[in-house]
Amino acid sequence: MTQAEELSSKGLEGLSLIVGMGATGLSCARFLRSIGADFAVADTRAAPAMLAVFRDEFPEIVSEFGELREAFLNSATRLIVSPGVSVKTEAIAKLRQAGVEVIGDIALFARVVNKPIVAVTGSNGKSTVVALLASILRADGRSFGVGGNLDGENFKPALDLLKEEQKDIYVLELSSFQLETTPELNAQAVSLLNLSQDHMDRYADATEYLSAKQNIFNGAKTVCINLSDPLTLPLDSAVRTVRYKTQDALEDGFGIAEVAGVRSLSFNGRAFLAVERIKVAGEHNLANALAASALAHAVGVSLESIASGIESFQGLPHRCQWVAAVRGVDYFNDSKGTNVGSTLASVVGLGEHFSTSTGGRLVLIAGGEGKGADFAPLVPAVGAFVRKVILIGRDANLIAHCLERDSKAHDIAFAQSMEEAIELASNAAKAGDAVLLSPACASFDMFDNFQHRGDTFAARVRENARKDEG
Ligand code: UMA
Ligand code: ADP
Repeated sequence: MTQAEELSSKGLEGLSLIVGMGATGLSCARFLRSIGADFAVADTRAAPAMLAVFRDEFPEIVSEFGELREAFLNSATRLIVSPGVSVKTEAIAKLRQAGVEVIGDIALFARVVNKPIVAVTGSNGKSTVVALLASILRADGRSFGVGGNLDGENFKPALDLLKEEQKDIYVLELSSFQLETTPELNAQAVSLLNLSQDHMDRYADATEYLSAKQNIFNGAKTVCINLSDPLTLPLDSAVRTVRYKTQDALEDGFGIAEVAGVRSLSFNGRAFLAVERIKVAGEHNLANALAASALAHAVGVSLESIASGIESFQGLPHRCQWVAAVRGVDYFNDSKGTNVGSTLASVVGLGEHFSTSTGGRLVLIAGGEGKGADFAPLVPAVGAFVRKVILIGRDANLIAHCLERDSKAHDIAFAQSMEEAIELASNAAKAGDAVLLSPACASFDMFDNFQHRGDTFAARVRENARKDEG
C-alpha cells in the first residue's frame, strides 16, 4: 500500500490554496486530491510551467493565473506556497500576518509521513551529501526514498514519494525557500552543512537567509554538526548531536585522522576509510563525506556500510566533474558552482591539487547572473591559484570590477559565448594546468539551467579533445 492511500484529509479541512503551478504545485495538487482535500490554484505567471498538465488532470479545479488577487487568496483557509514564491510577497505576507496558515510542500510531507525523515540543508554540498547518504543506505540494505530540492535524474518533489511503495526512511534535500514554509519538520536526523552568501535577491541579509535554514532544526531528534563551523549549530543546545570535524580526529564523533602519513575518515578517533579511496576530490568533499557519515550513524547505520557506501560513490555530474584532457590540460565542469562559496571551494580544492601534483594553475571560467552577491571572497583564492579568469554573462563586468578593486594583478578577459570562453581559456592554459568552469552565478541569462550550461561546456571540450586526437 502507498502512504497516500492510508492518509485522510484530517488537519486539512477548509480550502487549501496552492500558490505556484510548477513541479511542487503539481505534486501538492496530486497529493491533496489523493486524500480528498478541497483545493484551488494560483500562480503569478499567466502560463506557469505545469499549466497544460494541470488543465488536463484537474479540469474541475478553480484556478487563477497571472497575478495573486487578494480576494481569491482571501477565500482560502491556508496557503500552500511553492519555493519559487517568497512568503514576503505582499498578498501572502498580509494573510500570514492576519493568522492564515502559510505552509509549503515539505510541511505537508512532514505532517503526514509516518516514517523517519533525514534532512539536509546548507548553501553548498546538499545534493552531494544526499547522494552519499543514499549510497550508504543502499550499502546497508535499507529501503529509502530520496526527494526535495534535487535536480537532474534525482529530481522528485517530496510529496511524490508518497505515491510510491512505502519506504523505511525518507532523505530530503531542502532549500532555504522550502524551509521558509516549514514550521515543523520533526526529522529523525538533520544537518545544516554550511552557510555562505546566496539568494541575496530574495533575502534582506545573511541573518534572514540563515534563519530560514535554521527551520530545519524544528523538532529534530538528532542534529549533525560541523564543529569547524559554528553556523551549523542548533539553536537548542539540549538537542542530541552527532559531531564531526574536518580538521582533525574527534574523540567523540567523526573526523580526519592521520596515521603514518595516511589520512583517513575516523570515528571516535579510529580510522575507518582511507581518504585516497574516496573518488570525489577536494577538501569540501571530505566535509560532505563526514556529514553523510554522521547522518547515517544517527539512523543506526554501521561503520562498515558507511565506508562501503562512501567508497562506491562516483560523484554527481556538473560538480567538479572531469571532462577531458586536451594537450596536457584537464577540463573540469563545475557548472553547479552557482554561488561564491561553491566556486571558492572548487578553486581552492582543484587549485591546491594541481599546484602540488603538476605545479600547474587554473584558468577559471566564471560569470552569469550574480543574484546580488559580493564576489570579494574569491579574490585571495584567485590570486593564489588562477592564471587567468575568463568572464561570461550578465554580471561579467561586476565580477571584474570586484576582482580588480582589491588587486589589479588578475589577468581577466571577457567572452560572449561559452565556445569563445573555452577558446580563450585553452589559449591561456599551459600543460599541467586545469580549465575550470565554476561560474559563481546562476545560468539563466545565457542557458536554460546549470545542466544546459555544463553540457554546452562539456560538448565543446570533448569536440576539441576529438579534433586533437584526430
Ligand atoms: N514562479 C513565479 N510565480 C509563481 C510560482 C513560481 O514566477 O507563482 C517562478 C519562480 O520564481 C521560479 C520558477 O517559477 O523562478 C520555479 O518556481 P517553482 O516554485 O514553481 O519551482 P518548482 O518547479 O516547484 O521547483 C521547486 C524547486 N525550485 C525552486 O526552488 C526555484 C526545485 O529546486 C525543486 O527540485 C522542486 O521544487 C521539487 O522540490 C531547483 C532549484 O533550482 C533544483 N532550487 C534552488 C537551488 O537549489 O538553488 C533553490
Ligand atoms: P547544492 O545541492 O547545495 O547546490 P552540490 O552538492 O550540488 O550542492 O554542490 C554544488 C557545488 O558546491 C559543487 O559543484 C562544489 O563547487 C560546491 N561544494 C560542494 N560541496 C561543498 C561544501 N561542502 N562546501 C563548499 N562548497 C561545496
